Amino acid sequence: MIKLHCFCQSGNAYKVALALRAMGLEWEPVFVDFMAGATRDPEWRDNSNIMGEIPVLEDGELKLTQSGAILLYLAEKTGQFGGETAQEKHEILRWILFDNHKFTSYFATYRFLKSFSEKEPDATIMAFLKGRVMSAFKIVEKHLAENEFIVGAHPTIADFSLCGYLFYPLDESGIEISQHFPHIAAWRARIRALPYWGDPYSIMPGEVLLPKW
Ligand SMILES: N[C@@H](CCC(=O)N[C@@H](CS)C(=O)NCC(=O)O)C(=O)O
Repeated sequence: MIKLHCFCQSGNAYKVALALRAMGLEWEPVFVDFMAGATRDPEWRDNSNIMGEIPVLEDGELKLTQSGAILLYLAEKTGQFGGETAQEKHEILRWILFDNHKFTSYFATYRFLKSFSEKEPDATIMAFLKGRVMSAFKIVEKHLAENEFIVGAHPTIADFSLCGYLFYPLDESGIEISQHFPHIAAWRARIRALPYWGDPYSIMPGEVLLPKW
């Protein structure tokens, strides 16, 4: 059975968990105690992921990391959610790259510092990150004003990638998406209504933590 190494706070792992559910694949989570430093352990890195990151997917002999690469692999394996034409496939890749570089990364870092950092986050750094979050979100907001889903008329792995961090409680980031970005909020509601949708804290293992700052 497919194994997903994950922990419930990881939106990057959630992207893969949601895809596995959407594709109807049998899978089981393997809990990684990220908050206790498991992924910084040199032995974990040697055996699981030299990049030191979650998620890690195991499918038989294959071990794969990077949510974007995993999503592409699963779409290819199942023939689902990966786009129909070459043009759609390129569009999907384009949005996954934008997501990894700008949309997820600034938001996830901002949320991590606000909610899970041991030390109170530096105000200047937080202001910088928030500016980057808002400008990446503005780009997706404009796109979703004219499109129901990220690529084409139906959900694809691009949607699973971009929505990875958007179902966590508001107080973890403090950024009110429905107030600033109504089209992103409406798209998020469309994804939440899909039959295979599940809450990240319900479908991945680990203890739910209260935001620290
Ligand atoms: N681009 C990677 C990002 C993965 C990532 O940053 N994962 C976090 C947990 S959600 C992590 O393991 N961070 C460890 C670190 O940054 O050192 C992906 O999409 O898989």
